[in-house]
Amino acid sequence: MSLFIGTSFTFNSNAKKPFLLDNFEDGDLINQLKTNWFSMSDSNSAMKIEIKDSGVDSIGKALFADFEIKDGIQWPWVAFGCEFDKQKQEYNLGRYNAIKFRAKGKGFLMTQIVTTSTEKTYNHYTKGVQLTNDWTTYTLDFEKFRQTWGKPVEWEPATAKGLNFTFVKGGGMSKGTVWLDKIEFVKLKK
Ligand SMILES: [Ca+2]
Repeated sequence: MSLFIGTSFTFNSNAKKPFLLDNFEDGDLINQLKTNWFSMSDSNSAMKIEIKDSGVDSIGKALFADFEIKDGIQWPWVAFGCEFDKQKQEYNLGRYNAIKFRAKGKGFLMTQIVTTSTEKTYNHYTKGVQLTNDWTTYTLDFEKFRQTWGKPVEWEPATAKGLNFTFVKGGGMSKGTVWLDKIEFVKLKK
């Protein structure tokens, strides 16, 4: 009985701690959930990601993305991201209520949470931030995420499947670079 209570307490305690998805210090494109960071784009555009020494703010290595968004389809786009499970199972993001990361670059970076109901038609819940040339910490409350097109569905963080960082044409630049570091899921006090 006491063992059960102890286990239960440990679980709840962990749930309130931030979960560090990746700080890139191990130098690879595999995150703490053991899934790969990948890049993708429409067929005319290009997105390349790698781990590099950021050289500033004592944060060591960071993810560096180099991209070009080209005309050719109606809504040109590039992205990078990860799934949360190797077997593509759901990951319960309902334990947290925000995503926090450090970034610098140019343009309008859109953070998307992929869930079971939005992965079918790619109308993921999304929150955008305007990047600057200085490293900035962004904390994005899940409450501020919105679907920007398509059929509205419920926000269901318990059915999260993955994370995308996306740029689209018209978002401030069509060619550029962005740095990203220390990606965490956190529980904000409310
Ligand atoms: Ca780092």
